[in-house]
Amino acid sequence: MEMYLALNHAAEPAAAPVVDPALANDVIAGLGAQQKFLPSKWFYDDAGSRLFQQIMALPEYYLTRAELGILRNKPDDLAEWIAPDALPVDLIELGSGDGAKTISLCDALMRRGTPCTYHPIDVSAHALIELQQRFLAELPDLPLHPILGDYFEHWPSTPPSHRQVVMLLGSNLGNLNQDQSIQLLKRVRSRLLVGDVLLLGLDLKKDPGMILAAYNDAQGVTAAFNMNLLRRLNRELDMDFDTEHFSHYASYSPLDGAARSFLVSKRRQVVRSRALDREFHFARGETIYTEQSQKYSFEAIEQLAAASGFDVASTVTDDLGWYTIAVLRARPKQPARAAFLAAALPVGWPAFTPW
Ligand code: AVJ
Repeated sequence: MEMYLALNHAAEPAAAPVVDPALANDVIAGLGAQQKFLPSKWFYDDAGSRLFQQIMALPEYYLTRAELGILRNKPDDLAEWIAPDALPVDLIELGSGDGAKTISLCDALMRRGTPCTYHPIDVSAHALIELQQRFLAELPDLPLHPILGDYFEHWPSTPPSHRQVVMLLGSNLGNLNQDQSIQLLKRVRSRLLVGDVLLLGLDLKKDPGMILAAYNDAQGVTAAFNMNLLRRLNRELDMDFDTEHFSHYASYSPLDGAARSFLVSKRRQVVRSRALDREFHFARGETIYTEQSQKYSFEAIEQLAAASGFDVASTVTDDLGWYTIAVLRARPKQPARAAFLAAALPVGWPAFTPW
């Protein structure tokens, strides 16, 4: 990651903060927009990652438990779709975390006699070390190649005679709008051969009240997670957000299946960044749009797959029908007219898409 030193202020005794230019650009664009927004990828500094760990343990946040339930209780269903033949498998997990979710799937593949190599990719060294310890203790025979860094920059090279199985779990795709989702899936598709597999963990549409509660928990952990973004900007861009003067607002719209989070300015106020040498004005009640968490119908999953070069081989869903792991198979490139039709298909998922 490229970094540079911000200009030091003569009167400042403290060391100049190191500014990430990507963060600086996003803040200038986002807080300068008509509808203010900040991309949700900036949630995950150390404090934000810890808060997200707490979110995953909340009674209201059903997503993690539902997904873990599928992987723990139905790994053989998944394995059957992933490896219908004897072809060796290279499992490439984008954002593996500590691997707690994936171990039972690896185990199921090995029990079926599928030769399997696991390539977990994550930006957290800490998570990868935990993963390594877990797999060493529980599946010592599995060839393990952890990769520290961003997904596409460090894609592992695997033998063309093996099947690549890419995993994107946690409903992480849900943070992208529809265009961005298709772009990401097409990028994954471009690394695959026909017949390779993408496992996508996605949260399903359900009782709107239940979804809303997952993003507006009673203990206020999600509010703290959202608010932590402002604390991060204070620290990394030398800003002066007073978090007392902002509140957390979560919404869910059954019309488009999007849960959205905002930070609301409780009063008219000006916030400055000394690192950026800019100020940002907030009206009372003005919002910063900070996150989209898309909920899917099975039709939407079909459309997403069709628009990005995959077929839906199967969807493995938890017993309550809340969450699904879609098994997508890379299909041959389509003739031009069919591709055009697939691209035109996804209707009914309109979007407010400022980025
Ligand atoms: C990690 C992106 C799947 O959108 O549900 C949890 C992040 N935000 N609570 C989600 C999140 C608020 C989470 N993802």
